Amino acid sequence: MIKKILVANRGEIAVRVMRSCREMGILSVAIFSEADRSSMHVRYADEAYYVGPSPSNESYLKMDKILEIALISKADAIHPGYGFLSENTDFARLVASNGLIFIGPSPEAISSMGDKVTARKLMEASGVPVVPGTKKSIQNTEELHQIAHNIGYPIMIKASAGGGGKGMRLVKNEEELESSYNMAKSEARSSFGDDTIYIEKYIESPHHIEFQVLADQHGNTIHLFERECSVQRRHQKVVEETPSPHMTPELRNQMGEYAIKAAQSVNYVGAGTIEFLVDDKRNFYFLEMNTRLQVEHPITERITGVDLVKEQIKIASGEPLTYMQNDISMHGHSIECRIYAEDPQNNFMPNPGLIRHISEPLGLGVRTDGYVYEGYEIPMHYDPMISKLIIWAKTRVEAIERMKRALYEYKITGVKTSIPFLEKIMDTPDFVEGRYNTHFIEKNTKYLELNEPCELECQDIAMFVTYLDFIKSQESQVQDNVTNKPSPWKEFGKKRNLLRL
Ligand code: MV4
Repeated sequence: MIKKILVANRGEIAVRVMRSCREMGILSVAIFSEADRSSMHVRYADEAYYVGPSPSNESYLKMDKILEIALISKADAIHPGYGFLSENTDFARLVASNGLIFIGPSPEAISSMGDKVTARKLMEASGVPVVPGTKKSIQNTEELHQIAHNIGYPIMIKASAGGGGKGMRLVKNEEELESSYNMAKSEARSSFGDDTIYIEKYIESPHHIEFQVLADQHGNTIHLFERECSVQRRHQKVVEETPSPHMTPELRNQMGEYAIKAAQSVNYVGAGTIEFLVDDKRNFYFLEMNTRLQVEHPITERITGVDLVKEQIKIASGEPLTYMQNDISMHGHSIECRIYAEDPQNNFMPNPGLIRHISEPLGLGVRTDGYVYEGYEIPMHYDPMISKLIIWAKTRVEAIERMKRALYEYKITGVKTSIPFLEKIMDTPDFVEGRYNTHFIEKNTKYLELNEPCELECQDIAMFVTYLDFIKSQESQVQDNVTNKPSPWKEFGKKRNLLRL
């Protein structure tokens, strides 16, 4: 039985994992870097240990040090969260060989799926549709030309060790082929230490739709429907929703079956995600599998009622799944907005710094998964995501309305955030109508531009002017209060609404 878990992560996901631990009566152990001494995950945990200096490779990526802390603290298991060591086979092996439980899949499953050429081969063998392309890696330029010609342009050159958009190149014609190949190869060598390259047919305007799966150690595998993740900026997800507006019940069943097949083909155990590209004609292709809990997991939790972290922990302790496929149903609609400490008016430059004020939205159907608090200084060493706003409502239309309400209530000062940009997305016709693909952001720059001053600044100014008015009226005549002169706060409301136009 698992009684204590070391969470090998930081920020919102560390807090998220510890919350489930607390509900299960499991003790949590935090690790923290120099920059994270006063971070929320350290405060939330039952125990916390210093792991190293601020840079990730001296702290959250230090496998030996983390293992040492796990042994010292007598943790039974390690939860890696996402990012950092979550998909590192060496770490998964190290943890297991020291008698601890790694809360995740086997090192073999991580490594098969981490190598995209191997993953494609395995999927093809199991009958899961993959993007048309090479069956093995490209050996030389002769082969490159031949295969590219057979597939037909445009094509995509990808690094087998890549994923998530890293080491990827679009090639429109034969002229660009060799130089793109050489660039991709040397990029892959320097980024991943592996220059294995493969080619795929370019899918023109795809949707990025992924399926959540859960598999236990007893051979049960289920799926928990899809997440639509096409709203991305430079391969970084911005908004996710479930169900996907592009989905049909038939397609969902079909893709869900293939997602289960994909997981079973690597004897997958734990929570995982199968990514697909889906075209306008609803042809779908396996893209890659993420062998970890994902940032956007809460929207699935919200429509299915399943606590994915609890399931991960139960699976890791050897328990059978709490749910069989027929127990899983979806209820309503859920949308997640990722809130980054970035300046949307300055090319989304990371904007770490001191949180002067934060007031988070509440009310029916609102969940925030965050970790920052008033007076907290966001370190510059890590991902600038500060929070996720997860909305639930009965219908998609109501979920968008509620998201807009919650974004309106979300007040953060001290750092610039992506909130105004997210508000623009919620007002963009293509999004509102649910007709968007991976080109959504570049296609809608007109709607997404933020050229007026930051809304929050305007509100602050309006508030200040109103306050001055109020003080002045107090000084002049007490009479005003009983005359029919309108309240200055009502005037403030009007000004604010004007500024929102
Ligand atoms: C593709 C593609 C079109 N055709 N592969 C980007 C991230 C990585 N997971 C794979 N990606 C893509 N692969 C083929 N054969 C288009 C993309 C892509 C994309 C995919 C998902 C979400 C956003 C994207 C934005 C640009 C390109």
